[in-house]
Amino acid sequence: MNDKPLVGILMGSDSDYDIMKETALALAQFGIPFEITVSSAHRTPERTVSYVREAKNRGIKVLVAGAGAAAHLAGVIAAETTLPVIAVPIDATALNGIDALLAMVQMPAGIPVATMAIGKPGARNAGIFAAQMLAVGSPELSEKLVRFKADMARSVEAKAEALKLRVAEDFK
Ligand code: RP5
Repeated sequence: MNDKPLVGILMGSDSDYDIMKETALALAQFGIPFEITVSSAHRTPERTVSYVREAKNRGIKVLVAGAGAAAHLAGVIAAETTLPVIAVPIDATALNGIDALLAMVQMPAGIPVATMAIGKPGARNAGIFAAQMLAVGSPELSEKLVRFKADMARSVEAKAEALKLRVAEDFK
């Protein structure tokens, strides 16, 4: 990818990549340049803070944080920037992602993070949500999102038609 990244994706561990790849795929689908790296709020706090402090000057517009367990990555990022931060809770422990979800969604007043669903659906939505934020200033991107929603609606119509045939067959 040659264009300057507009979205920075941070993950607490490389073990989060299987999930966070969904964010990258969604951004790629809309042609949005991104970068993705590992940075942990507790294992590499300095790396995290220096990445976030430099992000705005490098042209990053939205940050996405994926983390599991006692996931404070999104909150730590949000503490260091006025860029919008989208959080993706990862199912990495015996608590199945509820731990990360609560850590992310329960940010105290003053430091918001936009928390998505646990796991792959949330990671995909993080990419789409970042696209929607960027589309506020881009009619071209906005048009892509309109087409995306129309395609999705058409696929539901097609599924409804296909189901009608199956039900007719099952209950004839
Ligand atoms: C969190 O701990 C990471 O975001 C990851 O979801 C979880 C486990 O990390 P590893 O032990 O796999 O590196 O900080």
